[in-house]
Amino acid sequence: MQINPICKPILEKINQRLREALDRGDERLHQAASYVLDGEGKRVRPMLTLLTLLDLSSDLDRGYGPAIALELVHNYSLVHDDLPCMDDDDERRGRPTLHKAYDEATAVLCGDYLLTQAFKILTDDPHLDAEIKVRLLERLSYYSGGSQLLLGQSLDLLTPAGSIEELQTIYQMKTSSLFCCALEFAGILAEVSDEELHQLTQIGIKLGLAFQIENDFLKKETEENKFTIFTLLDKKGAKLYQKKLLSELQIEMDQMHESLSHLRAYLGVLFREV
Ligand code: GRG
Repeated sequence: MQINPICKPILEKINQRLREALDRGDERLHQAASYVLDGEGKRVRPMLTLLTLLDLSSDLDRGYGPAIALELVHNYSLVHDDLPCMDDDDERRGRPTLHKAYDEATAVLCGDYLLTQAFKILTDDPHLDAEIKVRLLERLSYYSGGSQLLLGQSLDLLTPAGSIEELQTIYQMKTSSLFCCALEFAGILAEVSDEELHQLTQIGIKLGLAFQIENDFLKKETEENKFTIFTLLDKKGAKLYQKKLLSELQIEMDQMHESLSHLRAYLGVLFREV
């Protein structure tokens, strides 16, 4: 991914803070978690928090803890999603998945570790006052919990979508949830109004859906047996559907009081057209 100059130092700091986010308990778990975090993840969710925070004119330093916590939750979900009892994947980020590089039990424990560590990082963050922490922790537990991320995964495994509406519901829970969390984190840190927070949620929903379709396009050849947008639409139909989502996203962003210039520039890189 081509990186905009403003993103580079932010991305470097995210990676540095991620390396520091693990504590030294069990050596094997630490090594396994480092293996996951050393993989070439794009860090989209923390970038979204931090660039939106920059747009909302707040102190960027306060954003790193929450942004890292969110990336840890994302990494946990990938480790568990790759397990044989879930998606059963052998490769992730161009390397063996964690359960292939180590073993299944380590991958289960490491996922649990990344998830719980996310909540610890947020709780211990010295830059945030207690009231803000509680709001961030509530959002993180909501979006990673049983009515969002986990429900999306459960529906995806057990009741594959039979229509675009059903697919949109699953994708919103599975993918948009952490995007909404990323944007709401920025809004909470910048102490925006409830109305603006709602607008950020709407941006997160559209953005997550468009991102998941992009992901389906990228994996079209390798994931032919899996349920994706291509189970329901051909290539042209999927492109049109994504275009519609991106224009709805544009409308949502235009409704915000702030210009969101950093977020827009970053989305231009992610989708090459927003
Ligand atoms: C909690 C087990 C469990 C699953 C939750 C998130 C999820 C559901 C499953 C992971 C697999 C998947 C298709 C997720 C959809 C979101 C998505 C497109 C993930 C890939 O995100 P990127 O491209 O990944 O940001 P990198 O590797 O760059 O971090």
